[in-house]
Amino acid sequence: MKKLIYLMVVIAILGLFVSGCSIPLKFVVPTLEKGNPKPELGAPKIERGVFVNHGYSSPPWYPPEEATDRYQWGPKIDWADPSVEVLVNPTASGVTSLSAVVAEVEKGFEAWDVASGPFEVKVSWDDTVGPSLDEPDEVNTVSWGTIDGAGGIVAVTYYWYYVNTKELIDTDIIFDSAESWSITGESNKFDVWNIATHEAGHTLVLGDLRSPKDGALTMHAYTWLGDTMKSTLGSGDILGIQAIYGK
Ligand SMILES: [Ca+2]
Ligand SMILES: [Ca+2]
Ligand SMILES: [Zn+2]
Repeated sequence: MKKLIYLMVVIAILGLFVSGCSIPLKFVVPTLEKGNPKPELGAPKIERGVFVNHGYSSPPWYPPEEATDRYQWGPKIDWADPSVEVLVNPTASGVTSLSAVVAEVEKGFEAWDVASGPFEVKVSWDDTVGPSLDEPDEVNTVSWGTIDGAGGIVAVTYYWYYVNTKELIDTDIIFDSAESWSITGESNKFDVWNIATHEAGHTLVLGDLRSPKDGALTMHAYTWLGDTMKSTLGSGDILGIQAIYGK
């Protein structure tokens, strides 16, 4: 009998100890109550990508090869909503007819628009816009500005995107204002339509092609004074945009 009482006391103490362990935990670990604000998540991470395009005085081979069926999609980032608005600031282009510059840029974007049903672009003239600097402003722009002086780089395209959803937020194209620009394909200048179509492809995050075989495609990296081969899309360019947005 003594033994039994002793055993019962031990069980009671153990029971207290076990429940004693579990009771405080409920108070240490706070439970979410109805109406409490959810724990704050950090702002979604944003990154910026860039395509830099150099210009040359003459084509690397002649005649340029055929437009192949090849294309390169960059890091698979695209617009969640493929209805995109682009504002063009032609002020520093050095071309007399600014309205013609805007029209040439529009032709560059329209080439991609007509090749893909879902991608719809609206291009407008706006003398106030320029590229986003430290963070995206969700205003897609094309403008002329200082890059590296005459020679070297002719244009740069920036694209901002959410890292986890891989959705585009903002794209900005800058044409180098130190280069000579043409709206008629003059042989000693860079052609606005030609470069605009190529850079517009970069805003869709199509990558550069570099093989001579792909030399007649819009997305070929090599451009030169008087080049107009990139103005209209080749078969590989069309396959590229359709791979992203369908027909
Ligand atoms: Ca912007
Ligand atoms: Ca330059
Ligand atoms: Zn390029």
